[in-house]
Order: sequence, then C-alpha cells, then structure tokens
Amino acid sequence: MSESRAPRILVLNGPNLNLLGTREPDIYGHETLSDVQELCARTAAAAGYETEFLQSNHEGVLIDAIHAARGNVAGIVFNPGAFTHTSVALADAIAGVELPVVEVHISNVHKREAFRHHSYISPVAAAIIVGAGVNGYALGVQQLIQLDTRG
Ligand code: CA2
Repeated sequence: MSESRAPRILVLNGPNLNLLGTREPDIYGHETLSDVQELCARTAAAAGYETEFLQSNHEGVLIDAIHAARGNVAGIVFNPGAFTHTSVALADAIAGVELPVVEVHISNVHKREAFRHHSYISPVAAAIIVGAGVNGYALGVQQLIQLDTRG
C-alpha cells in the first residue's frame, strides 16, 4: 500500500527578499528569510502540511514556479516584492493557475511611498496580509490551510 504525501503549500518570495534581516531593519525587522522558512514550515506542520520555499530575483523564475505549482500545492503564500507594483505578467500567471494565493507584505505598504500603494497582484489574490511583519507569512499559511480544509 502506498502512503499519501502530506498536502503542500508553496511559499514564494520575490526580488531582494534574500536580503531580509541584513539591511533596513526599521522597515523589515531583524528576521532573515531562513527564519521565515522555518516559521512557515512549523506553522504548516502543526496542521499536517508541508511547505516548499523559493526566493528569486527573476520575474520569469517566479512565473515558472507559479505554473509548476498547479495541481501540486493547496495554494501559494506570495510576497512578490517590488514586482507587486509592476508585474502584469505575475498577475496573469496567478489568474491562469486557479490556485488560491495569499499576497503578503512585511511592511505596511500603505504607510509608505505612493508607488507602493498599487498592487497588480491584489485583484487576483484570495487574501492580502500587509504590515504584520514576518508573522504575515504564518497568517498566510494558516489562511490557505483554512481554505483547503473548510472550502
Ligand atoms: O513589505 C514588503 O514585504 C514588500 O513586498 C517588500 C519589497 C517592497 O518593494 C514592497 O513594496 C513591499 C522590498 C523587498 C526588499 O527586501 C529587503 C529586505 C531587507 C533589506 C533590503 C531589501
């Protein structure tokens, strides 16, 4: 008898988030992307889920990861970084895969420069978590699990 795999959630991070915890702590805090990875894995494991984690500085790599997620994960926690404010292509990729995506921003983008107030991702996101620090990723994981298990 084959054992079934735990359901999975993809945690995707866009450009410059590899620098998390190394600069601008007043905006983004002191925790690193490895800390975020551990937080997501721990939060998912508490509900019997696993996480896949990817950060890329390249728009096409992020688009390919969204396409590859189709049929393989319950949903995507996505911090698109500055591509949030520029990328129709990422919005189209999300719309194309029909997976729930929770858009996460560590900082409260609405308290910052006007160019950060518009998101191409929000209209195709299932939920948006803004300004909760890195805990926003854990909230995103929990929300996707809730959507997956309770419809
Ligand atoms: O608040 C967020 O999570 C953002 O998505 C972060 C992006 C920014 O362009 C968005 O407007 C809001 C920037 C990510 C860069 O991350 C760094 C972290 C530490 C040091 C330098 C950059």
